[in-house]
Amino acid sequence: MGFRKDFLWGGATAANQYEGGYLEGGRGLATSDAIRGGNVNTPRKYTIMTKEGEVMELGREESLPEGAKGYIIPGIYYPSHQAVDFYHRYKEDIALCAEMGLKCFRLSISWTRIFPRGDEEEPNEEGLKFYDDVFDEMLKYGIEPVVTIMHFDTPMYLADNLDGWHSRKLIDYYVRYCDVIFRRYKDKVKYWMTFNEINILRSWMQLGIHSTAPQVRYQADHNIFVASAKAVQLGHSINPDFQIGMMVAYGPFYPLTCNPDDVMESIKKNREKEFFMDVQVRGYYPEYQMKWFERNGVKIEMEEGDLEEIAKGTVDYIGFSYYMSNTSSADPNAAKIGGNQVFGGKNPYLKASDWGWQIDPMGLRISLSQIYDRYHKPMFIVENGLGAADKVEEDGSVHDQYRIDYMRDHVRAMKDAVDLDGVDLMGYCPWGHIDLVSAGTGEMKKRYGFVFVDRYDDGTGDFSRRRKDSFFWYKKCCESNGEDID
Ligand code: BGP
Repeated sequence: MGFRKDFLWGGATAANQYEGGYLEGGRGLATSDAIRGGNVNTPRKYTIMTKEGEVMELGREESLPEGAKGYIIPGIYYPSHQAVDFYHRYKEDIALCAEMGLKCFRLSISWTRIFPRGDEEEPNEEGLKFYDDVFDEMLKYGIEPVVTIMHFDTPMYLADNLDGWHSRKLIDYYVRYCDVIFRRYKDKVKYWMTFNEINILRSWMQLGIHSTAPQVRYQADHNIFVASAKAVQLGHSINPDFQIGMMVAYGPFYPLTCNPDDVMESIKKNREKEFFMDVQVRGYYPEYQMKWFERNGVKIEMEEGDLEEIAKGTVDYIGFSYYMSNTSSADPNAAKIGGNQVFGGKNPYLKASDWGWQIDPMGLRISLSQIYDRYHKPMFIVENGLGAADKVEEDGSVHDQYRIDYMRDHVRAMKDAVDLDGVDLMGYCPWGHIDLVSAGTGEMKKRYGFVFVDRYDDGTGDFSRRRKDSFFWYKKCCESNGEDID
């Protein structure tokens, strides 16, 4: 009973929110570099220049005017540029993780550190060396790196010149990037994920696509499926021990009531995630999605061999983020609530965080059971946590009991999924175990960490790190393999 002996207790980050050093070491620009900060009421905008030379700010759901390119306005604060400066502080951060007893550390490689424009023949050695140093530092403490290959940061050059993932050319550029990092790190990294939260990628910010029309989005998704499937096969040929997973943003949509119309709505909403798992885990496009394409006039251009690649390149495990659940209703006026890049219905039985994300530990057990029953693949929770505004006391301590409560309840739910439902769970990486920039709002104020970082939304702060109360709780949890959590 209990978690596997080799259970991967860890923490999770992403280059665009954590690394900083955006112009150092020969790194090129990514779309994520042009996204400004926002807050819970003001959505983040990205900055572009039209072909007539006008600078504009656009939101996630907006399309770019024709010919517009990403543009960074001089003198403006962009949260990702320095983020929390892992680039210069990785040794300190990894030492803190070792002290907490972490067995793994999820991070993403910044594609433009390796290929600054994205289309070069040869990689940037300085970028490769940086990750060598980072992985060596982790391995020194016996911490296993878990690498996301692309986490919300398409190279800006490919966005500007090729319409990002709308172009099939990105398949080859991505596979070349994978080839380089797989070979370089084959003896240092075993666990990989091809694309972060593949089911919510839909805008210029993440994919470099200029239009948010479903035709463009789903064509980009197709290109991503092919790229991912090729990467999985390539990775296995380079090192058969590689474990290469997919990564989906998961949160169940419950029917708001037992009205069958609400139940059908929840099935439809859940399919929006299942579609991506069906393709990457089962290896084919599911019927319901083909029908949806037909009804919505979406025609995916495929080349000969694409479907075979997808069938051959299925993943080894399912990585997923879990923060909340939602409700679905056939009534368009049912109360809505915000959340992790998607909006869903309010649940009268649940409380929500200060950012409106409904807190539902049982939803984690439900997610694990639903996914495992459907696919029977090992599962890896690669994000979970509570975004909250922490307060540093006069003596420098941070009393985040609310975070401890949240985490403990979720670890209990995981344990039930393992002990009572028989789910094969590989590990658990709470999101932003060291405070970092929020993806949704660009805030520092929305903190997830067990380690507080002195960095604020106005761009001030000295980046110093301090242990929160939750640091000591998580340490106990990791060291006891999830037994000592009360
Ligand atoms: C997911 C992303 C992460 C992360 C997390 C928390 O969508 O994979 O990058 O940021 O959610 O969301 P937020 O930062 O908006 O609180």
